[in-house]
Amino acid sequence: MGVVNVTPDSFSDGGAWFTPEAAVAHGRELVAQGADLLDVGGESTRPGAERPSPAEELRRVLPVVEALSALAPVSVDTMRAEVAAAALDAGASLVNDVSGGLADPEMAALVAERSVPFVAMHWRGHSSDMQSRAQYTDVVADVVRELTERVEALTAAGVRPEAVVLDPGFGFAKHGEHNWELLRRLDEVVALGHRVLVGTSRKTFLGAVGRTADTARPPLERDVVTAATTVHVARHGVWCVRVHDVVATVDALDVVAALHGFGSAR
Ligand code: HH2
Repeated sequence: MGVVNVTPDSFSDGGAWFTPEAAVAHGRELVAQGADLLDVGGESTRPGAERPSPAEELRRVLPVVEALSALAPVSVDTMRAEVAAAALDAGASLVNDVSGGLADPEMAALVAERSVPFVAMHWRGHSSDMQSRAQYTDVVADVVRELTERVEALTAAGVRPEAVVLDPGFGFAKHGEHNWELLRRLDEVVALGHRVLVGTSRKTFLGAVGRTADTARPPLERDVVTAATTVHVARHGVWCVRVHDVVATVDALDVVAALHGFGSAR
C-alpha cells in the first residue's frame, strides 16, 4: 500500500503532494513502482496535529481518489464516515480508519452497508494528545484486547468479520519500546485470525535505530530501516504494509519471496 498524503503537514512528506495534480502524479508513480493499493488521506495524524474541517478534508481527497481509482485500487485514510462515503462513491474500494471506527459513531454502519474492507487500527484518541495515553500493562496483550473489542463492536454493527483488517497502530499512543515489543510479538496480533496491516514507514521509533537522540535520522532517511521492518513483518504473514517508499518495499518483499521459494513480489 503506497501512501498518498494530500496534506500540508504530514510528518514525513508534508506538503510534497498537496495539490491534486501532484498527489495524482505521485500515486501514478507508486503504482508504476509496484504498489498494489494506494492510500489517499487528507488529515495528518502526526502527534500534535490539528484536524482539518470535514469540508477541507473532502476538498483534498475526492479529486485524488477519483483520478487514482481509475489506475489502481484505492483506500481512503479517514476517520470520518462522511468522507469515507464520498470517497467510496468516487471509486475507493477500502476504508482505512486509524481510529478503527471509534472517532465517528457513523463509521461502522457505513462500512456494513457498503460491504467494503475496513482497516481498524489500534487507537486511543486524537493526535493532539494521544502520546499521553501510551500507558500499558503489557502493550501486546492490551492492544490485542482493545482490537478484539473493536472487532466485536464492528461485527455487532453488521460489518462482516472477514471485512475487518487489523492494524496494531505503530506510533499511535505508543512510545519507542511499545512499538518494538509489538513488532517482536506481532504473531499475537496475526493469531486473531484477521488480515493484518502494518504501518511502520518512517515512524519516529525508526529514526532512533542505531543513533542517539541528538542524531536521530530525519523521516526522509528512514526508508532502509523501514524496509528492514517490512522483511520482519512479511515473515510474520501480514497482509499489507503501508509505506512511503514502494521501491525499497518491493525489494524487501522480494527478499522474503526468495527466502520462501516464491516468485517476485512485483
Ligand atoms: N499511519 C499513518 C497514517 N495512516 N493508517 C494505518 N492503517 N496504519 C498506520 O500506521 C498509519 C495510517 C501516519 O503516517 P503518515 O500518513 O505518513 O503521516 P501523517 O499521519 O502525518 O499524514
